[in-house]
Amino acid sequence: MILPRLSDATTGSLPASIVRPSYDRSAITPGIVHLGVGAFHRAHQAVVVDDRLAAGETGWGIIAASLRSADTRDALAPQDGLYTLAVRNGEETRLRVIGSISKVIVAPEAPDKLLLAMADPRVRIVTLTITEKGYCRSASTGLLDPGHADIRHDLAHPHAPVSAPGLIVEALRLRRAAGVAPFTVLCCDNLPANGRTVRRVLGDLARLRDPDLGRWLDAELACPSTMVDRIVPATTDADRAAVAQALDLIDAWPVMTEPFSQWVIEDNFGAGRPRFEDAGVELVADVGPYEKLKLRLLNGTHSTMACLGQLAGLETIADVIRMPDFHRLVRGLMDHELGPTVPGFTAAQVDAYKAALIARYHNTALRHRTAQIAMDSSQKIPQRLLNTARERLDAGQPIARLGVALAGFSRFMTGTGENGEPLPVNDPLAARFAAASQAAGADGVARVGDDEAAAALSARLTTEMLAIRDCFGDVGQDPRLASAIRVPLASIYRHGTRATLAALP
Ligand code: CS2
Repeated sequence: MILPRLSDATTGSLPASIVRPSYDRSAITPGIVHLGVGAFHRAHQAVVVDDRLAAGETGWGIIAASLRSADTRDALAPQDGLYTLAVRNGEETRLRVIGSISKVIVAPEAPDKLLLAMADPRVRIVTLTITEKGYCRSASTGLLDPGHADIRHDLAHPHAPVSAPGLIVEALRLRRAAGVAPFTVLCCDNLPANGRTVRRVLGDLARLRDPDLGRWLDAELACPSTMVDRIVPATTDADRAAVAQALDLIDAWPVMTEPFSQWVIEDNFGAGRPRFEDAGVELVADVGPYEKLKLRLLNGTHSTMACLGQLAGLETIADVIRMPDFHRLVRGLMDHELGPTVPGFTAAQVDAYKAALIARYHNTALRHRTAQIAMDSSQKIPQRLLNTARERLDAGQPIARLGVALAGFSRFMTGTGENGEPLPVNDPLAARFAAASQAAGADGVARVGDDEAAAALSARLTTEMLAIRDCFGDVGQDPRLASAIRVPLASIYRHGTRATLAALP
């Protein structure tokens, strides 16, 4: 039997245990435009907004946009924007239907519709989850890259932009021309000082278009920094089938997540906001310490586990953390190299945070794939691992474990696994890393049979990789970083990842 589709018309038939919008969706007006309507947004910000809509704040509906593909719109449009959030913990799954997204616009199909929505005076916040690379900045300097193809396009065609910064700047220009105050820009991506970073990117782009617009934006635009945290693996067909069975309705794109959810926001909104604090959000004066704690401890170890896990043939984070040698490296990184660089918390708070992270990694029901996290590693490593390495080197502190993590990253980026299998290097700098690997003679190399040859290959590869300034920046030129990477990298080529980690203290 073919099940009916989830939609406003069918929510009445849902099993009683499934939470659904308790509010009149037709009475909701748009207050937020969200760019980048992937699973993360739908498992995090859209859920908080759903809580506030249910509490009666009807002016904060979300118009969401995909900047590239039509997939999410095609899945959600026949469902009136409804989708299921599945919160998984071990054997237990809790389901809830979320109603905060009223419409999905596919930007490349209808950029004018999206700009119109962003220029609507009722819209007071633009949130973003467009991943690190969506900001068109250099990963190492953090500044707008004026040579980026999308930015070059947007400067040539400012009224039909394709990049997120281009869309925001154009929408702000339209608002200014109409005498409408700017919306607040809320970056929900894992960038360092994300509010400040995005403000700088937008200011730089606006100035390249028109110095006057740049000045207005500098004076008027609010971009609070935020720390967002929830682990959201990509949805699989098995997930879709399990959700359909529980709903007795088809949901083309449910989202899977963990029970944990955290959102810390700098309370600096230019044009009002929902009462986020009543939905569990922490509003603070300075997000810096929270962001560092999360980017370094969580995302830093995530990228480490992703790259090394890929090399060791481990599919999910839960598979990685259950291996005692990987667990020891992760814990060692947290305790000795990453954790000590995070200010602003007591030792007890940091300890509790670390323990909670390890427990979250053990959640087997999530099936969070190492390949998913390893994607775009070149855009992630600078803020997750390299900034810490630089600070530690400046302070004369050891970086042995960071060296292991970066050896894993470097080896992963060659695209060849330990058994000669291709690795899924899905990364904007993939071609640069492939060229470095080729120059070092590492192309297609799985293992090296003797110590001397492994050391020589590792030395060449480390030199070639560290010269990729777009990723490694200045710290790549520090010989202490090179030597921290060289030794474990040689061992990975000679003995494999598992044996290398087993031999670590
Ligand atoms: C992950 C993050 O894919 C990745 O790079 O490290 O998406 C991580 O799951 C989230 O930041 C958790 O809040």
